[in-house]
Amino acid sequence: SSVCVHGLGYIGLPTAAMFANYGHDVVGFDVDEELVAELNGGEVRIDEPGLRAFVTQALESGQLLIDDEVPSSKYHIICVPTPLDRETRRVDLSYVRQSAKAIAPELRTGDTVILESTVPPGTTVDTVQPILERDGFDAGEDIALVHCPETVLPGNIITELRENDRIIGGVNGVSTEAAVRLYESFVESEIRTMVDATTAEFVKLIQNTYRDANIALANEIAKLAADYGVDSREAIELANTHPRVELHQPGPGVGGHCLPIDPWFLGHDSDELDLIARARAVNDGMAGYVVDRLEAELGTVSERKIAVLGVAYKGNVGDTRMSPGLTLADELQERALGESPLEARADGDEPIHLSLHDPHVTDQALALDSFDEAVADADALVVTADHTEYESLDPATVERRMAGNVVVDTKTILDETAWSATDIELIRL
Ligand code: SAJ
Repeated sequence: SSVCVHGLGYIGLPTAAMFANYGHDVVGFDVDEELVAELNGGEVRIDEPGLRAFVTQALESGQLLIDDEVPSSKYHIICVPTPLDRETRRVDLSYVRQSAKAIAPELRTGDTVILESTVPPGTTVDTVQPILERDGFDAGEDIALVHCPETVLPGNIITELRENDRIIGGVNGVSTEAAVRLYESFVESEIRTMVDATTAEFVKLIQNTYRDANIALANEIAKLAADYGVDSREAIELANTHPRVELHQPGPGVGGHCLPIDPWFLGHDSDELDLIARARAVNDGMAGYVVDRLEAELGTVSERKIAVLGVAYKGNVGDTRMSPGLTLADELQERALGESPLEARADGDEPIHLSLHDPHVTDQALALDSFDEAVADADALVVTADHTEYESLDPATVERRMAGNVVVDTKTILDETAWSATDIELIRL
């Protein structure tokens, strides 16, 4: 093949299909045999607009083969996960190592290895390079080696793959040039190359850290605004009319598999995380803050029925990784148990009645309720994801079905004018 993509997840699968649809002979490789079988049967488990059709097109053209064996290939692209241990805050690079080990025996002079996975600075050179060089190859001489971070936004992956600028950092200039020749085939915007691999890794991380830290600032501003009786959204919008101010939006916390994780990668070989670590703590604290606001309205959350609307990590996606809605549900559960969870359990009290709803999430294990079930007799509703479906909720219907009248709109997607015509207490962050 000309391109082998290692890891067929959120990034690898669309990337493999992209190269195939631009005429390359592509093998998509994954160690998960079940996933390989599924994809060969035309099944795509990732909920991403347009992805199924895009992958089907690639498979039907014959340009994309899905396999559980690594072929020799002119280009190997590593798109495997790099999970963070949430206790130790250390990244697990074992999948990256495994990929490099699987590639090494297939390498021929002139081949190119590209690491796309998000990694701590230095990983391409310190972890991948030595594995590839074990059989006597010299990276930069005999083979090309680069880091080319992905930067696509879930929900808009196919478009952003083509339209976002790319950064390619090679172990030397020849490596970079080899990778540029490949990405040029579909990237419509700038490919930036004046960096080494470690800088490319660093840049990816500071992009996501920038967003996370700015959301933390917005979250703190929202809490301050509430104390002063100011509408945070209105204040932020007005502040952003200044030519050099661009505040982000507050919310119930920061979810997904990138923003809550990548900032910690910067602490891999440095002790300098300070503001960045505080920002993480502020964002992680938002679930607790939302529960505080609920308790202020309801007195207590114990023995109340509370519906969490939106357990995806953000609007219009079905992905629940590090979901603020689920974190809020956990926090509510914990708070409802009060100081003596054992006592509550012994009494046989149901400490809280939680109902979860999400029109985009299909995960059976979450035991989601229908919208009607969620709202029926609820004391409070909390909107935690900005799904389009929630924008058009009918306030009169909701009011009629609820037992209480508290609605917390953490994403400011409900139409305030329509809701103010009811007796519902609409709380916004
Ligand atoms: N969020 C806020 N306030 C905001 C913006 C976002 O609370 O103003 C929340 C969202 O609700 C969500 C979380 O932040 O819970 C993350 O969502 P997101 O849309 O900011 O980002 P992701 O995680 O879907 O994708 C990010 C993107 N990074 C940047 O925009 C810098 C994407 O371009 C990256 O490719 C992706 O991470 C990645 O793979 O690293």
